[in-house]
Amino acid sequence: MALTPTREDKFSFGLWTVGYNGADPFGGPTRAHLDTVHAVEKLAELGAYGLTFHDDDLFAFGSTDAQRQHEIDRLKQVLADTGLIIPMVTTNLFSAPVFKDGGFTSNDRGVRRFALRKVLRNIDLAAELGAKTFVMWGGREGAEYDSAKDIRQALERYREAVNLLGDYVTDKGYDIKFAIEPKPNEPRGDILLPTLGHALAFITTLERPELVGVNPEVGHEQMAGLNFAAGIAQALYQGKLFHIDLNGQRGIKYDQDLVFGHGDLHNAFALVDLLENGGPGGGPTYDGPRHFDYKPSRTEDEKGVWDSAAANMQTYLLLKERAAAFRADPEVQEALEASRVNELAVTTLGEGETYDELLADTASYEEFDTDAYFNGKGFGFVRLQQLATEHLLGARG
Ligand SMILES: [Mn+2]
Repeated sequence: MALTPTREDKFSFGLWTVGYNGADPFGGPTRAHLDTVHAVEKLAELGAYGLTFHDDDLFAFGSTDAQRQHEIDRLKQVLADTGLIIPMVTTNLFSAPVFKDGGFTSNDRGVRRFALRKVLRNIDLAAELGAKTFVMWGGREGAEYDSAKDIRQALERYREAVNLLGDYVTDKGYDIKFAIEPKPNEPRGDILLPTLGHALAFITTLERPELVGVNPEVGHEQMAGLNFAAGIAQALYQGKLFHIDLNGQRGIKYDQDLVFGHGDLHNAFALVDLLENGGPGGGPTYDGPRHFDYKPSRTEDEKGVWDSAAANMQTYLLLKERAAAFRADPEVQEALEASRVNELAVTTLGEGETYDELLADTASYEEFDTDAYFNGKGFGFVRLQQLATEHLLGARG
């Protein structure tokens, strides 16, 4: 059952994803360098609509202005030829040795000033290419040792940096918003803003919080043992889901960056249902890029790279189809009703009801029969989840 991705599906890929050469901490590359023009042509052919990149993915760190411009010109040409767009750009503040203690939050002030200059230059490029989102993944913003980093000062420097970037895009008139990408650890022992919740709380401290949202990644939240779909629901609830990184992760271990769905498939089903249908009870959906931040396994050759890129999109479309069937199934609707999922949308107090009126309502307390509830009817959540499982497996509708 092959579904064909189209540009309307808004699938995008990082240049560093399909471009990953297979190097890991224990072994060197297993694949040759992938040229940008070739990567864009292949992604367009497979049905993607967008490419994203870190500055250093496009032109090597330390490139001369001429080398940098040459790569930008090649990218612009292949975008014009294929119709692919650049929805998001990000800056690499983690690979070069100078960033070994971070960029925005390095203990070394000179490194912090250099990091800001690198980001500002890349924001100009993002604006030039029409990108609407600027992602900030602070992989080196952290520490291995509690004694080595003053966390409150580090957060203050992070805040100073993001405030400055907000001033910059505002003064320049750029139509760009920022998305912070949380991750609990790796490469640092502990990373600042380790989860979606930490990032959402940090954003409220900023001078222009409206310019900053989150870019949560499936595997990053799951590395912390968290429920990704539930976290995304909260980001949507708070109007902060500015971008999303889809991939697969199996449990609390190193960042696996597997193909989307090649990890917790149940949660991937819940996520796609949420993004496409608003999840249980409806609600705001997400209309931004479906961005894949994964790594083709180092066991694969170039064909395996493109097979895995296609697999991300195929899995997403299959889950979207399965989620639609789940929502349309009358038995599911009946089970949702029996589980009283929609009753949660009813306010706990009546319209205009005061706490005095609640206190006077004997049915809500004095006459409320907790024993009857204890011995009473169950919620039937397991039946509901089994219906979801059967739809996920293609056994229904
Ligand atoms: Mn990511």
